[in-house]
Amino acid sequence: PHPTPAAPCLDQQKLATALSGLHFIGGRYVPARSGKSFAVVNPATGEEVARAAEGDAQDVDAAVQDAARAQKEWAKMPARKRGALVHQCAALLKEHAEELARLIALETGKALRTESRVEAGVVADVFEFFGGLGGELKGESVPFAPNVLSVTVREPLGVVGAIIPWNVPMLLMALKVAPALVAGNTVVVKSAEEAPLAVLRICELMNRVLPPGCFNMLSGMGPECGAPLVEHKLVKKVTFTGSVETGKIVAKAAAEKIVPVTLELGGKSPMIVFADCDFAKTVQGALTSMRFTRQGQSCTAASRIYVERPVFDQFVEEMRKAVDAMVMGDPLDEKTDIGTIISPGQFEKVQAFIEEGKKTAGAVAHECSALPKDQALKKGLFLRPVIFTGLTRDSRLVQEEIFGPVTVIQPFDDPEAVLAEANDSEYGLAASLWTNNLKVGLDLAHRLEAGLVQINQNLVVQANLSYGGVKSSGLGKEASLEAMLEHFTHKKTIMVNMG
Ligand code: TXE
Repeated sequence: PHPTPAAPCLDQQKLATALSGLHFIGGRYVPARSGKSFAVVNPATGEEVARAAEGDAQDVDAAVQDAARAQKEWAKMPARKRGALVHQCAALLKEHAEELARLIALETGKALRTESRVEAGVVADVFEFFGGLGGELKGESVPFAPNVLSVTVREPLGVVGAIIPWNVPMLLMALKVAPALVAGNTVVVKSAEEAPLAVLRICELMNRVLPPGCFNMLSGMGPECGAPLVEHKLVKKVTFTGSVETGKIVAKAAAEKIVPVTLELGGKSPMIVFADCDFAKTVQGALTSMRFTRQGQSCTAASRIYVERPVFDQFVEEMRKAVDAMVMGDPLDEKTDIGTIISPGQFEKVQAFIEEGKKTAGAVAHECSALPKDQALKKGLFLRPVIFTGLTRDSRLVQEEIFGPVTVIQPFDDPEAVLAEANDSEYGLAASLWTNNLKVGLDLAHRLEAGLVQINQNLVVQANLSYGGVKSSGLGKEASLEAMLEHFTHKKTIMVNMG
């Protein structure tokens, strides 16, 4: 029997308490072997809402051993049957979507209406999409010689170790777990310290459908729990989303064992606005692209906006007014547009960027949206979104990932110059272009150094579209059939000489 309610639970605090201090290993909830736990804090109030099991190498070993045992049977199951089970998980997650949305809002401070519900919906969609792909694990027959039959088959890799961050934990986990499972692997996930609860509940829900050991969830610190997972000899594939710094550590550890690794490492995404764009739609696009509703804590956030000079002033003014009209407050309140920053550490990091920007000669900081007045939220990590103008391309605010509600808007006169500036970045995750001149738009789309370029829209990750960056933004792709085939299987060649 599990300590968590079987039916959807809309009392997020009750659910958080029930999930306290637990991993999910081999089909059941278990505490950390060391008995240690750490606090999960609601960033809107500063209050502890739960404890999380503090995993270490012992817990990692237990989970990986269980996953390795389960993988042998799971891989024998017909691929379409595995897919059907993953599809069934999607249906269960849909039933629990509101519960998951409320839980993620509690632990991350992301507004329920604008962010958390959206994430809970997309998660189910990802499992539904990959659940339908079991029949696509196909190989090829290759012409070689008249009497030789040469075929390739797709085989699972084994146990996948997945490390996820806190900004969109449920979605980023789903993008790893869904294709891994359908392809015949089993998975051990290490959740982010700041957001271990909703993903733990998802793991338990899915374990009502999946055989025990196929999907396991550990919580803990990066070096003590994440590192042993990456280094475990039975982990045959590592998939990671997080910072560039940690991504390099993870990639080195995977290289030591010679196992494949997928990295999704953030960005500094440019948005280029031409004077001939559909103006109102573009301002709206900038608001959603910058993800102010999530306090800018998005790897694809349009944190550098380049606007053609004739419409520059008007664009800044409209953006300022629109952000100003957004309501910052209790993440669980339906009226709230903008929630909180995740943690005191991130809060300080973002604030330091803002202070540096304000001190830069020539810079203008437009601070938007009022802070919440509610006394219960006075310790909350609310930060006023800032729109900067007057910064130049060498500024740290233009070059580095801030991961907060800070965007820099700069004017441009020449498309070639703006292209060079947009590409002058360590990152290459996403970019968008806003123009009614498709000839110019397509030309620049081809020459922008980014894994995803959108013209006249800026949608979030879609399950069936390949997603992943170039340059320091990462290695490999997530989402899409291609990601499942390329990153969660290996292609074996079998040759039969019939001569
Ligand atoms: O990231 P970390 P943090 C960026 C963003 C943010 C910065 C720092 O700029 O400000 O990273 O965030 C685990 N071995 N992004 O500190 O450290 C860790 O426990 C194995 C962008 O949260 O990379 C967590 O589960 N694992 C990003 C995960 O790595 C380790 C989203 C991410 O933490 C580890 C998040 C180790 N040695 C932050 N050390 C995006 N791409 O969207 C830590 N971890």
